[in-house]
Amino acid sequence: GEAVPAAQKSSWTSFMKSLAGFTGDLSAMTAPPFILSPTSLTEFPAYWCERPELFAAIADGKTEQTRALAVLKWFISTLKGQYTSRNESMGSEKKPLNPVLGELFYGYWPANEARGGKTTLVVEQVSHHPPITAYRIENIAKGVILTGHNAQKTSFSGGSIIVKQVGHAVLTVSLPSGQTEEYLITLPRLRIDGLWYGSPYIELAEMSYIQSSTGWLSTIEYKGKGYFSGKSHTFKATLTPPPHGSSEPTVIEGTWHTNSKDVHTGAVFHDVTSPKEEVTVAPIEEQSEWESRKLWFGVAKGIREGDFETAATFKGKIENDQRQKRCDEATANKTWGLKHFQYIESDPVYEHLGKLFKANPPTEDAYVYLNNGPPS
Ligand code: 0T9
Repeated sequence: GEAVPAAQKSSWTSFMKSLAGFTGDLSAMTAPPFILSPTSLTEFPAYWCERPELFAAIADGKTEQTRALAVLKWFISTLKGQYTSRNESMGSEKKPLNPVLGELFYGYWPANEARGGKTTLVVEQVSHHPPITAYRIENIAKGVILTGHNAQKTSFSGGSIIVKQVGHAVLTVSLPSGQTEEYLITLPRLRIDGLWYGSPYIELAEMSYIQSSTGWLSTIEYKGKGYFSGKSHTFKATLTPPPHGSSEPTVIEGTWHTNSKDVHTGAVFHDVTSPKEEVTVAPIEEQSEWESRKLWFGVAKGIREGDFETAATFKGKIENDQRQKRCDEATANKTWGLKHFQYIESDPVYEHLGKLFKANPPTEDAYVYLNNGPPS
């Protein structure tokens, strides 16, 4: 294909061949240089808040229904960033840097009138093998908090990589009345297409759910090219009222990377054609050795400048450091301690809210935030 540089054609072909028989951890596989991204997966949770005013606006909903709609609108509005931004910034989906255990990523979106408060982001790589990333996003002034973790199960089928997202997120809203609403958010399945041509892109598939503790449930169905609308990145979301109520469901249709409408009223529901706001991060000189951009600096620079030998040297150093740490821990009979999160085997919020829409699996583990992020 055209996207593969002539000098890397055979290496891409052998990468594709190894994908064909592949099971396990994709992120640990070696890929040709042209497909490498200089960004670590620990940065990805920032996609949840690149429209911080939509995150904050959840708290402004006057009823359970309007808040559930605001959560849905915020969620749909994050999808463009989550799943198409590498194509926009680098021409195709790329292989992110595989975070090390204990890697951190801190950031924030400054306060302003529209969003009412500063929104902070804390990310920690809580497992290396398999890769698991935990995150926390808070707008304390508004009382809106998102906590979640992410892992992936990947397989190869019909020329595409199929990614099942493992993990979930919980959004909590503290209302002026003193009450707290919770929303359990599950994640869609991904298909990575365009691999043969060396220009991978993501399409979303199947369903994801947002279950509110108030009983309102959003069911989001994803389709790509050739399905019900024929367009890529199509979705249909249905917000269903709690059982035994008298409200009507709301149905939204559109494409998640542009806009959507309320099917009954014709009113615009979400619109992400305007620019988003990337997270603000401290300058690298001020970061600790564990912070993603500092940790990966040499590797990222090499990748950006096409100096893959330098990138490989720095990467080798990081990997050796990691091996040494694991070795030292084994000798001292210790295990790595998490900094901002605590592992729990079963998330009570997932169990409770998941029952309401028969979530599969019925229970999931989680990482509880220790409330010890950097001072803001
Ligand atoms: C959570 C997101 C996730 C992470 C990435 C599959 C993927 C790693 C996980 C699911 C975010 O909220 C949303 C977006 C993109 C997802 C990544 C896309 C991707 O390709 C990688 C995997 C591990 C690869 O690097 C596959 C190899 C590569 C050659 C294809 C480009």
